Amino acid sequence: MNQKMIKLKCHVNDKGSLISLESGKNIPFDIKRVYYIFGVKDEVRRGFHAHKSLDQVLVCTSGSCKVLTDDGRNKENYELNSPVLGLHIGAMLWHEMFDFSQDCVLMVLASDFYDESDYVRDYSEFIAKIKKT
Ligand code: T46
Repeated sequence: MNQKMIKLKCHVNDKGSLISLESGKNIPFDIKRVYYIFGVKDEVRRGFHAHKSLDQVLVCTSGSCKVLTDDGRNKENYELNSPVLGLHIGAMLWHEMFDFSQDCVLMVLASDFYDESDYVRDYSEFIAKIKKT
């Protein structure tokens, strides 16, 4: 499977907690873009696509959400409920995000700039591409 949970080192002291995200260190690619998702309404599912070549790490900096990953053969469910957890999602992995808490802020680190042509948004096209590999 082209995904992995990453436990991020947290620097805790009497002032509070701090987590640092660094390209090529705890983040396994060069970070070119950061975006965040918040204010997701009850019952809404997002995602429903794979990326042809993008690498991403998803971190819930606040609140929680769940992520389904699907490589065309196996499906896995993950819960992101702590800022110390990052989910690395590699290329050609169908993913959906759901069960967002009201206070969820889902931050995503991406290996490239936004490019709609990198998305596979049709599930049957995704499966056809997987079968060719
Ligand atoms: C992903 C999951 C985890 C931009 O203009 N720039 C951007 O960098 C992004 C990410 C999106 N957009 C626009 C495209 C759409 O008009 O923002 C709108 C919402 O994007 P989308 O419907 O693709 O959002 P999600 O939550 O379904 O997916 C997003 C990312 O797009 C995607 O790459 O892997 O989060």
